[in-house]
Amino acid sequence: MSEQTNPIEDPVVEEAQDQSAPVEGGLSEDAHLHIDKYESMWLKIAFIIMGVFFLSVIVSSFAIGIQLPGAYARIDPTTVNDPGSPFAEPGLRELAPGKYEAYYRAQIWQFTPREIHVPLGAEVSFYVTSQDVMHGFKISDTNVNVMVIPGQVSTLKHTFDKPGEYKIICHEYCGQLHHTMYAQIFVDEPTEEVASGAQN
Ligand SMILES: [Cu+2]
Repeated sequence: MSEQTNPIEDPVVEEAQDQSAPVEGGLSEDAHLHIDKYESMWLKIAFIIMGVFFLSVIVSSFAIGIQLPGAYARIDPTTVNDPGSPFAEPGLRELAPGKYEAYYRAQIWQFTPREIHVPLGAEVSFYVTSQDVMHGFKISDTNVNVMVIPGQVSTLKHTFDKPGEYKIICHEYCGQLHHTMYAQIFVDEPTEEVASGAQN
C-alpha cells in the first residue's frame, strides 16, 4: 500500500516545500515582528485612551465619590404603610443643620409627599420605595435619577445650591395616568426676616 501512494504524494510535498522555501528563507525573525509606524502609533493612542478611561473611573468613584444610585435596603411592599415603617409617614426630616432626609412613597399615580420645602444649600438624602409597581424618580435640573422598585429602598443624595422649584417626575411608565405622577421640591432662599433675625 505504502509503495503505491508514495510516488503520488512525493511530488506534491516537494512542490509545497519548493514554494515555501524562498519565502521562509528571505525573511528574518525581525521581519515577522515588524509593526508599521502608524499602526504602532494608533496602538499607543488606544492604550493611552483606555488608561485615561480607567483612571477616570477610579478617580470619580474613589476621589470624587460619585457612585451609582444604589439599593439601600429591602422592604416588603405590603408592609410599606404599616405603623413603624419609615414610609408610613413619609416626608422631610432635619438630621442636623443643613442636612435632611426625605422619605418618598411612590404609588399609582402619585408621590407622597407631594411637596416639600428645603432651605438653600440643604443636603438631602432621598429614600424612595414603591408600594405597587415599578416607578421612576427623577428630579429636574439635578443628577437625581433612580428606579423605584417594589421591595427595594432606593437612595440618592443631593445638595440644592440653586433656589427655585424642582419637579420630581416618574420616568418609568406605570399605567394610564403615569404622565400625571409628579411632586415638587421648593428650595427657599433665606428670607430677610430670617437673615436679619440671625444678625440680631
Ligand atoms: Cu410612572
